[in-house]
Amino acid sequence: MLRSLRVVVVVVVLGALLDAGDLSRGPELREFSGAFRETVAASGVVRAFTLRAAPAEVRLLDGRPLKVWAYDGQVPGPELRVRLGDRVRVTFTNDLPEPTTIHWHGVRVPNAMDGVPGVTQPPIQPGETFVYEFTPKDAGTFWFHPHLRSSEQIERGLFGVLVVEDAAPPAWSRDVVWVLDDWLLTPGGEIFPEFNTRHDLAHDGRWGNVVTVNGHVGEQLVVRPGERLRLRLLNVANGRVFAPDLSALDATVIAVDGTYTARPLPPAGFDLAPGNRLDLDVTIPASASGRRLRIVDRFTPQLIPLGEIVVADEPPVETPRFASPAAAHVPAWREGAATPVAAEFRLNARAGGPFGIEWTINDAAFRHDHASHEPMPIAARLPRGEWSHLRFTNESYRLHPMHIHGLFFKVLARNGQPVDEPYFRDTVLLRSHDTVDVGTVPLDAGTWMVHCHILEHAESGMMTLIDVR
Ligand SMILES: [Cu+2]
Repeated sequence: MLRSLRVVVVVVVLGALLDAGDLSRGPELREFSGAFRETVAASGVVRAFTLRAAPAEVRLLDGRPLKVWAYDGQVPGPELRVRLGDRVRVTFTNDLPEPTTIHWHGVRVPNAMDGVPGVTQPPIQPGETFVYEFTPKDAGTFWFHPHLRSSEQIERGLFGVLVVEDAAPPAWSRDVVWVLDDWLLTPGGEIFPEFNTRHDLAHDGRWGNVVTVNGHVGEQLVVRPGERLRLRLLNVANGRVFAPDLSALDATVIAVDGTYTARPLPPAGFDLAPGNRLDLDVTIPASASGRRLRIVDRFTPQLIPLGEIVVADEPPVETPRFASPAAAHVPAWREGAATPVAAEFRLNARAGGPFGIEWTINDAAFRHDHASHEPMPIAARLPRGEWSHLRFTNESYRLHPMHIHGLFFKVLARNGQPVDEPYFRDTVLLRSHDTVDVGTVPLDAGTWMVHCHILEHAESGMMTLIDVR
């Protein structure tokens, strides 16, 4: 009796201390409650996949053979599709001529499964096998790719999609992924063999001269009138930003960077920087028989055809009826930008480094050859389960889609102006001299990367680490 009383007293005193001294325990944390699962109920299903990275030859574009590096000989790699609660086990073999790893972009994995060489695991050497195993805690559209020499490895064709379906998915007529990419090809039709060129480093990374969807030009999706589709868009390009014009479609945005938006949103104004995903709920009107619904990219002045939905000249099917899925709760965090900044990331470039130009975060260029006996530089320490206000400041003229591993964040303000995005992200695009404020409550402990997803910028130093404890 006496002992339990003493415990109660200690807890009360500790609680009072935390309330008085800890700025992170504000209204933002209370408002966050219910936005994300800390754990997921296991379905009991283990989905075991094997994956092999190796040089391959595929028919890309106009059907000519193209020498690539690929997962299981395919570009994009095989689509891994699981349900929420399933355990994912990927037995991966590296048959490339160089070391690699796999990073699961956007998936809240245990830190040791994050695929960052020298930080969460040693590089997987040629001939070696590594088993990635985790239970995704969020349903949504995710992807996987190497996190070592990624400006070359991803460009050569190493990327694939991980779809985590809801435990009970709505009755879409079909659920389709469009992987957007571009390729820089020589006049002879080979992958341009120089990577991390001065030109790419001085600009927004490597932009290709051929744009593909699902690995080829002129993607067509044939549907029947009346169908209702979930169309998942993903940008795997090294540097190119896409701004798909979806005005030909009866479509709403239902998920950004994996997780659901608070409500269906009109698709105008969304862009996809490298790494971003956009999930659409598309209804094909019964009256659209025989029409071609074209989707073009409008990010550059030159319009680029992406693909088209070809509506068969057939009688319509009955449109599935269900409410668009939405996030259970997205905090507004209206006052979040007024809270103290826990960490700022200043983005800039300078002459130097192995490529002649290096990109920096807080005046430091990340060294990929970091010796394992040296401690890795940690840019910020964030308390697990607490509110953190972060700031990205672009001191350069170039684009920087900034990606944080291991957590989702919400944009609070852009250039000091409050922003109301009713969804979370894992990657946010900064344009020339932008300042972007974001808020987050990290739920997963570990050492996580913060980096630019323009892969040439990342390769030349624009990476750092945060520690969540
Ligand atoms: Cu960048």
